[in-house]
Amino acid sequence: MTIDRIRDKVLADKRLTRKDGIELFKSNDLLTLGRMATHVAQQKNGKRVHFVQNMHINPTNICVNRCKFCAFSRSKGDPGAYEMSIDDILNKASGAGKSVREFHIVSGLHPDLPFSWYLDMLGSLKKEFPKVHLKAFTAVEIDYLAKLSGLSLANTLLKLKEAGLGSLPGGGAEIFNSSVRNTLCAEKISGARWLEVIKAVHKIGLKSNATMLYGHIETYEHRIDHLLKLRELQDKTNGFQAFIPLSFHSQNTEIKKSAYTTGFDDLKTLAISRLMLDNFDHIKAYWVMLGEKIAQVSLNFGVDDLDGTVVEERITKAAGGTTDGIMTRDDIVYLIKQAGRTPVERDTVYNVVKVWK
Ligand code: V47
Repeated sequence: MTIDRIRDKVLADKRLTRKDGIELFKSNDLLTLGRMATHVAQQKNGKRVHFVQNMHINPTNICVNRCKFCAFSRSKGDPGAYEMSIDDILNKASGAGKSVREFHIVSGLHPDLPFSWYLDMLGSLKKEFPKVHLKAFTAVEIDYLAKLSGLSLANTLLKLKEAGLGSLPGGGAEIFNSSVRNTLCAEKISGARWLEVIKAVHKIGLKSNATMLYGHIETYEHRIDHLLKLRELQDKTNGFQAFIPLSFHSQNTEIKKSAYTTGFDDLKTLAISRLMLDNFDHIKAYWVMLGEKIAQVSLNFGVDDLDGTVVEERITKAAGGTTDGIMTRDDIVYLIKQAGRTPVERDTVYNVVKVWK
């Protein structure tokens, strides 16, 4: 049987092919997939499951793009459009408490703010919270900021790094396939450009994550091709830390679909990501999108990271997400322990802060 053949490859540490990946998606033998993915995850991370005490900040939802899957963005002047001043951002950040280690900052592509505003924002946060890591801007925002700055991509990144940028989150990747992308988000940078921006990020010594938005109009082939592009770049740069599949939420979007991806598809996608991305150290379950329970179960499907405490999440909420958007450190530790794993609090770049016995 196909899955036995692929399991032999996994156990022999052999790289899986495109065909293998597609066959895995077509299989409904979820428990075998889980066992294979757990084998790989435990080879890389043992029984450790990571998380970070972080806070998401979305300075504005005003965006010049109109992605059909996005329920968060608004045009200037629309009902519900908002923009935070740097003081508002500092205020919000100060609510995170003393144990916060990461601010995760992403926004819409604002039509008017100058490049200097972004440098000021990073600089002000760094001044006020020197110990907190700033994980900010998707590759899509970086491309936009490079246009605003009038500088080369490399010099734009260097300026942001000087101002305090510590690493990049993995958003904006969606699905790289150009025909899916043109249907979903024609104005957004291409998949090739997303990869080019991330390559430049890694080249100047910053780490990033990578994501894939799944469960909308894409096929299994598109998912596997997306993973293969990431694996190819990682072979070159080794700059990716974690891969995070993002389950599509359809409420208030222009894509008509039943409300959520299924638990079966979520677990399958996480497990297959673990198996295909043999050169990524971490697979992250973003509990805000998956729900706490599927995220916990995913620890038996190749996942070794539960993201963080998050505090307030607007992107998923706008599209019908039902989690509160906040888990305390103790909540996360409890979920991990109940799954028989070892909770490890980390910082953004995976330095260990605390290990629970
Ligand atoms: O870029 C937008 C996606 C991303 C929807 O790097 C949607 O550590 C589902 O990238 N349904 C933002 N997804 C979230 C993100 C992220 C989250 C957690 C951790 C990290 C990390 C990154 O959310 C966007 C887009 O790809 N998104 N709309 C929606 N309706």
